[in-house]
Amino acid sequence: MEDLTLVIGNRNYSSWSLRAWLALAHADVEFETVLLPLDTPQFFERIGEYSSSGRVPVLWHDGVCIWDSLAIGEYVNEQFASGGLWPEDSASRAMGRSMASEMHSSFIALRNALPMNIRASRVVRLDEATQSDINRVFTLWADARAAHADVGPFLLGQYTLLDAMFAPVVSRFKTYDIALPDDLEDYGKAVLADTAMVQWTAEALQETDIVDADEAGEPRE
Ligand SMILES: N[C@@H](CCC(=O)N[C@@H](CS)C(=O)NCC(=O)O)C(=O)O
Repeated sequence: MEDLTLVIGNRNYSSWSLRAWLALAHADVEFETVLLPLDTPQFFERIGEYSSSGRVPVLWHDGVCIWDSLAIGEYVNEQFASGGLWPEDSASRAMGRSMASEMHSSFIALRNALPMNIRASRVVRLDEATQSDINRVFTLWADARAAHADVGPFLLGQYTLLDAMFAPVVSRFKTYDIALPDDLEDYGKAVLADTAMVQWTAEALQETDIVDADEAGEPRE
């Protein structure tokens, strides 16, 4: 068995951990999980044992440390999925990597206003910057789906790292009751029905810790 350990934060809140975990789950490889609860003394005492970044996710594989979600996805794709977490077609891969990188580097307003909170059912008044981020996400998804609709239900047809990168955004749209455009509804459903996402969600719903900073908005009626 591989010596493979993924360090994550709370499943309910840690969107970057979810992305890395989905990559491993879709590579169908056995791995250990270590959970450090965010925003607790335990997190700050122990994270240094795993990474000088001070953040999760962190992947350790046979003495190699990979400490960022996108890098973890690429590493998992190379080491455990024979490249199968990206499409074979190079134009599709280029589109996927561009969109995954944009997710990783952008959407600050969306990420701040709508923190991932899987178990919640909330409403938030959207400011202009957040609405603009949401519109941009919809544009990316529509472009990817239009180019791959005949291949399968995910952004590039098959499930790829791009869907792992956007899974927390799909979850946020559900939490904060943000309707998807009609032509993207099936995509949202496919991401939430993915077996790995269902497992993560079920485990997130068992958690009881509260991270105040990630409790945005008002409860929905
Ligand atoms: N760019 C990093 C971001 C990682 C990140 O911000 N992780 C958050 C949890 S989702 C974290 O570790 N926060 C703890 C802290 O900043 O104290 C990645 O893609 O992995």
